[in-house]
Amino acid sequence: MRTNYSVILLKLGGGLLTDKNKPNSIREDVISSAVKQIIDANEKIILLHGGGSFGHPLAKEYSISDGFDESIPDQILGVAKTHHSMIKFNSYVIEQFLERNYPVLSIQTSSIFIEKSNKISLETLDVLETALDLKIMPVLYGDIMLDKSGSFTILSGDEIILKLCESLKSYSVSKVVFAMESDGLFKIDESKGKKPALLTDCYSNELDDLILADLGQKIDVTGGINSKLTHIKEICKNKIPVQLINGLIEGNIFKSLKNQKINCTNILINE
Ligand code: IP8
Repeated sequence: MRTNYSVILLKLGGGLLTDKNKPNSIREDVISSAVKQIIDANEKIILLHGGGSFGHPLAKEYSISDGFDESIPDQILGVAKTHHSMIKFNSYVIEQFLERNYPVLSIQTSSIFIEKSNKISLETLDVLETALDLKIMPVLYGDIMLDKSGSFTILSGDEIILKLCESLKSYSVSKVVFAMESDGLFKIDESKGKKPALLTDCYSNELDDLILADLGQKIDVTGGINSKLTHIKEICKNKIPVQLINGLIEGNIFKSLKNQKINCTNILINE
Protein backbone atom coordinates (compact mmCIF):
# COMPACT_ATOMS: atom_id res chain seq x y z
CA MET A 1 0.00 0.00 0.00
CA ARG A 2 1.83 3.07 -1.28
CA THR A 3 1.06 6.69 -0.78
CA ASN A 4 3.09 9.39 -2.44
CA TYR A 5 6.00 9.64 -0.04
CA SER A 6 9.03 11.76 -0.60
CA VAL A 7 12.54 10.43 -0.38
CA ILE A 8 16.00 12.00 -0.13
CA LEU A 9 18.77 10.67 -2.37
CA LEU A 10 22.07 10.84 -0.50
CA LYS A 11 25.39 10.04 -2.10
CA LEU A 12 28.45 9.55 0.05
CA GLY A 13 31.37 10.23 -2.30
CA GLY A 14 33.99 7.53 -2.68
CA GLY A 15 36.69 10.12 -2.04
CA LEU A 16 35.02 10.89 1.28
CA LEU A 17 34.71 7.29 2.47
CA THR A 18 38.12 6.02 1.32
CA ASP A 19 41.65 7.23 0.87
CA LYS A 20 41.72 7.41 -2.90
CA ASN A 21 45.49 7.24 -2.98
CA LYS A 22 45.63 3.85 -1.26
CA PRO A 23 43.80 0.91 -2.91
CA ASN A 24 41.11 -0.67 -0.72
CA SER A 25 41.56 1.80 2.12
CA ILE A 26 38.53 2.65 4.21
CA ARG A 27 38.18 5.80 6.29
CA GLU A 28 36.55 4.00 9.18
CA ASP A 29 35.90 7.11 11.29
CA VAL A 30 34.26 8.95 8.43
CA ILE A 31 32.00 6.00 7.57
CA SER A 32 31.08 5.40 11.18
CA SER A 33 30.15 9.05 11.68
CA ALA A 34 28.15 9.19 8.41
CA VAL A 35 26.24 6.03 9.34
CA LYS A 36 25.44 7.38 12.79
CA GLN A 37 24.17 10.68 11.38
CA ILE A 38 21.96 8.91 8.82
CA ILE A 39 20.46 6.70 11.55
CA ASP A 40 19.92 9.67 13.86
CA ALA A 41 18.19 11.65 11.12
CA ASN A 42 15.71 8.80 10.63
CA GLU A 43 14.41 10.06 7.26
CA LYS A 44 13.29 8.15 4.17
CA ILE A 45 16.50 7.89 2.18
CA ILE A 46 17.99 6.01 -0.75
CA LEU A 47 21.70 5.83 -0.03
CA LEU A 48 24.40 5.61 -2.67
CA HIS A 49 28.14 5.52 -2.44
CA GLY A 50 30.92 5.98 -4.93
CA GLY A 51 33.81 3.72 -5.88
CA GLY A 52 36.69 5.45 -4.10
CA SER A 53 39.83 3.40 -3.69
CA PHE A 54 37.89 0.16 -4.29
CA GLY A 55 36.36 0.85 -7.70
CA HIS A 56 38.45 3.46 -9.46
CA PRO A 57 41.96 1.93 -9.45
CA LEU A 58 40.69 -1.36 -10.98
CA ALA A 59 38.36 0.41 -13.40
CA LYS A 60 41.32 2.47 -14.54
CA GLU A 61 43.74 -0.45 -14.76
CA TYR A 62 41.40 -2.34 -17.10
CA SER A 63 39.93 0.72 -18.92
CA ILE A 64 36.43 -0.47 -18.08
CA SER A 65 34.73 2.87 -18.90
CA ASP A 66 35.97 2.65 -22.49
CA GLY A 67 34.18 -0.65 -23.08
CA PHE A 68 35.31 -4.00 -24.43
CA ASP A 69 38.76 -3.93 -25.99
CA GLU A 70 40.31 -7.21 -27.06
CA SER A 71 43.77 -5.73 -26.92
CA ILE A 72 43.60 -5.21 -23.14
CA PRO A 73 44.88 -8.34 -21.37
CA ASP A 74 42.37 -9.90 -18.95
CA GLN A 75 39.91 -7.02 -19.34
CA ILE A 76 36.89 -9.27 -18.77
CA LEU A 77 38.47 -10.54 -15.58
CA GLY A 78 38.98 -6.87 -14.68
CA VAL A 79 35.22 -6.27 -15.01
CA ALA A 80 34.55 -9.10 -12.56
CA LYS A 81 37.27 -7.90 -10.18
CA THR A 82 35.99 -4.31 -10.22
CA HIS A 83 32.48 -5.47 -9.40
CA HIS A 84 33.72 -7.75 -6.62
CA SER A 85 35.81 -4.98 -5.13
CA MET A 86 32.70 -2.78 -4.98
CA ILE A 87 30.78 -5.60 -3.30
CA LYS A 88 33.46 -5.78 -0.59
CA PHE A 89 33.32 -2.02 -0.04
CA ASN A 90 29.53 -2.03 -0.04
CA SER A 91 29.45 -4.93 2.45
CA TYR A 92 31.55 -2.89 4.85
CA VAL A 93 29.09 0.01 4.62
CA ILE A 94 26.10 -2.32 5.01
CA GLU A 95 27.65 -3.96 8.08
CA GLN A 96 28.04 -0.58 9.76
CA PHE A 97 24.28 -0.09 9.61
CA LEU A 98 23.40 -3.64 10.64
CA GLU A 99 25.77 -3.52 13.63
CA ARG A 100 23.65 -0.61 14.81
CA ASN A 101 20.44 -2.56 14.12
CA TYR A 102 19.36 -0.31 11.27
CA PRO A 103 17.61 -2.08 8.37
CA VAL A 104 19.37 -1.61 5.04
CA LEU A 105 19.27 -3.56 1.80
CA SER A 106 22.16 -3.66 -0.62
CA ILE A 107 20.91 -3.42 -4.18
CA GLN A 108 23.35 -4.52 -6.85
CA THR A 109 23.56 -1.73 -9.38
CA SER A 110 24.86 -4.04 -12.13
CA SER A 111 21.83 -6.31 -11.67
CA ILE A 112 19.20 -3.61 -12.20
CA PHE A 113 20.88 -1.38 -14.79
CA ILE A 114 21.93 -2.39 -18.31
CA GLU A 115 22.96 -0.39 -21.35
CA LYS A 116 20.86 -0.87 -24.52
CA SER A 117 21.50 1.07 -27.73
CA ASN A 118 23.59 3.67 -25.90
CA LYS A 119 20.86 4.28 -23.34
CA ILE A 120 20.94 3.28 -19.69
CA SER A 121 17.95 1.13 -19.00
CA LEU A 122 16.63 0.58 -15.50
CA GLU A 123 15.17 -2.92 -15.51
CA THR A 124 13.10 -2.61 -12.36
CA LEU A 125 12.45 -0.19 -9.58
CA ASP A 126 10.13 -2.54 -7.74
CA VAL A 127 12.77 -3.84 -5.32
CA LEU A 128 13.81 -0.34 -4.42
CA GLU A 129 10.33 1.06 -3.92
CA THR A 130 9.12 -2.02 -2.05
CA ALA A 131 12.12 -1.77 0.29
CA LEU A 132 11.21 1.85 0.97
CA ASP A 133 7.60 0.82 1.65
CA LEU A 134 8.93 -1.65 4.23
CA LYS A 135 11.10 1.04 5.87
CA ILE A 136 14.31 -0.61 4.71
CA MET A 137 16.91 1.82 3.37
CA PRO A 138 18.09 0.74 -0.10
CA VAL A 139 21.83 1.16 -0.65
CA LEU A 140 23.29 1.31 -4.18
CA TYR A 141 26.80 2.04 -5.40
CA GLY A 142 28.85 2.94 -8.45
CA ASP A 143 29.49 -0.32 -10.31
CA ILE A 144 30.21 -1.91 -13.66
CA MET A 145 27.28 -1.94 -16.10
CA LEU A 146 26.90 -4.48 -18.90
CA ASP A 147 25.94 -3.40 -22.39
CA LYS A 148 23.56 -5.56 -24.50
CA SER A 149 25.76 -4.96 -27.53
CA GLY A 150 28.48 -7.10 -25.92
CA SER A 151 30.36 -4.52 -23.95
CA PHE A 152 30.37 -2.78 -20.57
CA THR A 153 31.15 0.47 -18.84
CA ILE A 154 31.18 2.05 -15.39
CA LEU A 155 27.96 3.45 -13.98
CA SER A 156 28.76 6.16 -11.45
CA GLY A 157 26.74 6.96 -8.36
CA ASP A 158 25.92 10.37 -9.90
CA GLU A 159 24.45 8.74 -12.99
CA ILE A 160 22.38 6.35 -10.84
CA ILE A 161 21.00 9.34 -8.94
CA LEU A 162 19.95 11.00 -12.17
CA LYS A 163 18.24 7.83 -13.37
CA LEU A 164 16.38 7.47 -10.07
CA CYS A 165 15.26 11.11 -10.20
CA GLU A 166 13.83 10.46 -13.65
CA SER A 167 12.34 7.05 -12.97
CA LEU A 168 11.02 6.65 -9.42
CA LYS A 169 7.28 6.16 -9.66
CA SER A 170 5.74 5.97 -6.22
CA TYR A 171 8.19 8.27 -4.48
CA SER A 172 9.03 11.85 -5.27
CA VAL A 173 12.59 12.98 -4.61
CA SER A 174 12.58 15.96 -2.23
CA LYS A 175 16.28 16.66 -2.67
CA VAL A 176 19.60 15.18 -3.72
CA VAL A 177 22.55 15.49 -1.35
CA PHE A 178 26.16 14.92 -2.36
CA ALA A 179 28.43 14.51 0.67
CA MET A 180 31.99 15.15 -0.44
CA GLU A 181 35.40 16.13 0.89
CA SER A 182 34.92 19.85 0.26
CA ASP A 183 32.30 22.43 1.23
CA GLY A 184 30.62 22.28 -2.17
CA LEU A 185 31.26 23.71 -5.62
CA PHE A 186 33.90 26.39 -5.98
CA LYS A 187 33.61 29.07 -8.63
CA ILE A 188 36.35 31.25 -10.03
CA ASP A 189 35.95 34.61 -8.35
CA GLU A 190 37.13 37.42 -10.66
CA SER A 191 36.88 39.98 -7.83
CA LYS A 192 39.34 38.00 -5.72
CA GLY A 193 42.09 37.64 -8.30
CA LYS A 194 40.46 34.46 -9.68
CA LYS A 195 40.77 32.69 -6.34
CA PRO A 196 38.24 29.87 -5.90
CA ALA A 197 35.26 30.89 -3.74
CA LEU A 198 32.52 28.65 -2.39
CA LEU A 199 29.34 28.87 -4.39
CA THR A 200 26.63 29.09 -1.73
CA ASP A 201 23.05 29.61 -2.93
CA CYS A 202 22.57 29.38 -6.68
CA TYR A 203 19.52 28.97 -8.89
CA SER A 204 19.44 26.17 -11.41
CA ASN A 205 19.09 28.63 -14.30
CA GLU A 206 22.43 30.21 -13.30
CA LEU A 207 24.36 26.96 -13.69
CA ASP A 208 25.12 27.42 -17.39
CA ASP A 209 27.16 30.56 -16.74
CA LEU A 210 29.22 29.03 -13.95
CA ILE A 211 32.96 28.64 -14.29
CA LEU A 212 34.01 26.08 -11.73
CA ALA A 213 37.39 25.74 -10.11
CA ASP A 214 38.64 22.18 -10.46
CA LEU A 215 40.25 21.32 -7.16
CA GLY A 216 41.56 17.98 -8.45
CA GLN A 217 39.95 14.56 -8.70
CA LYS A 218 43.05 12.34 -8.74
CA ILE A 219 42.08 8.84 -9.90
CA ASP A 220 38.43 9.33 -10.82
CA VAL A 221 37.43 7.38 -13.96
CA THR A 222 33.91 8.81 -14.03
CA GLY A 223 34.87 12.43 -14.61
CA GLY A 224 35.66 15.34 -12.35
CA ILE A 225 33.68 18.30 -11.17
CA ASN A 226 32.42 19.26 -14.63
CA SER A 227 30.81 15.88 -15.04
CA LYS A 228 29.17 16.39 -11.62
CA LEU A 229 27.86 19.77 -12.81
CA THR A 230 26.39 18.16 -15.94
CA HIS A 231 24.55 15.65 -13.77
CA ILE A 232 23.34 18.38 -11.41
CA LYS A 233 21.87 20.34 -14.33
CA GLU A 234 19.98 17.23 -15.47
CA ILE A 235 18.73 16.53 -11.93
CA CYS A 236 17.47 20.12 -11.67
CA LYS A 237 15.49 19.67 -14.91
CA ASN A 238 13.34 17.29 -12.83
CA LYS A 239 12.66 20.21 -10.42
CA ILE A 240 14.72 18.62 -7.66
CA PRO A 241 17.03 20.80 -5.54
CA VAL A 242 20.62 19.67 -5.00
CA GLN A 243 22.87 20.24 -2.03
CA LEU A 244 26.63 19.63 -1.97
CA ILE A 245 28.03 19.36 1.53
CA ASN A 246 31.30 18.64 3.30
CA GLY A 247 30.92 15.16 4.80
CA LEU A 248 34.12 15.59 6.80
CA ILE A 249 32.52 18.23 9.00
CA GLU A 250 30.86 16.48 11.92
CA GLY A 251 27.09 16.90 11.90
CA ASN A 252 26.76 18.16 8.32
CA ILE A 253 25.08 15.03 7.00
CA PHE A 254 22.53 15.04 9.82
CA LYS A 255 21.86 18.76 9.39
CA SER A 256 21.40 18.38 5.66
CA LEU A 257 18.93 15.53 6.11
CA LYS A 258 17.05 17.64 8.63
CA ASN A 259 17.12 20.76 6.43
CA GLN A 260 19.20 22.70 8.94
CA LYS A 261 21.49 25.49 7.79
CA ILE A 262 25.06 24.63 6.83
CA ASN A 263 27.91 26.21 4.92
CA CYS A 264 27.58 24.44 1.58
CA THR A 265 26.37 24.75 -2.01
CA ASN A 266 22.59 24.84 -2.47
CA ILE A 267 21.23 24.58 -5.97
CA LEU A 268 17.70 25.90 -5.82
CA ILE A 269 14.94 25.41 -8.35
CA ASN A 270 13.44 28.35 -10.25
CA GLU A 271 9.67 28.42 -9.92
O1 IP8 B 1 32.66 6.92 -7.63
C1 IP8 B 1 32.39 4.68 -9.78
O2 IP8 B 1 31.37 5.35 -9.09
P1 IP8 B 1 31.57 6.86 -8.65
C2 IP8 B 1 32.35 3.17 -9.52
O3 IP8 B 1 30.23 7.26 -8.11
C3 IP8 B 1 33.52 2.42 -10.00
O4 IP8 B 1 31.93 7.66 -9.87
C4 IP8 B 1 33.37 0.96 -10.01
C5 IP8 B 1 34.64 2.96 -10.39
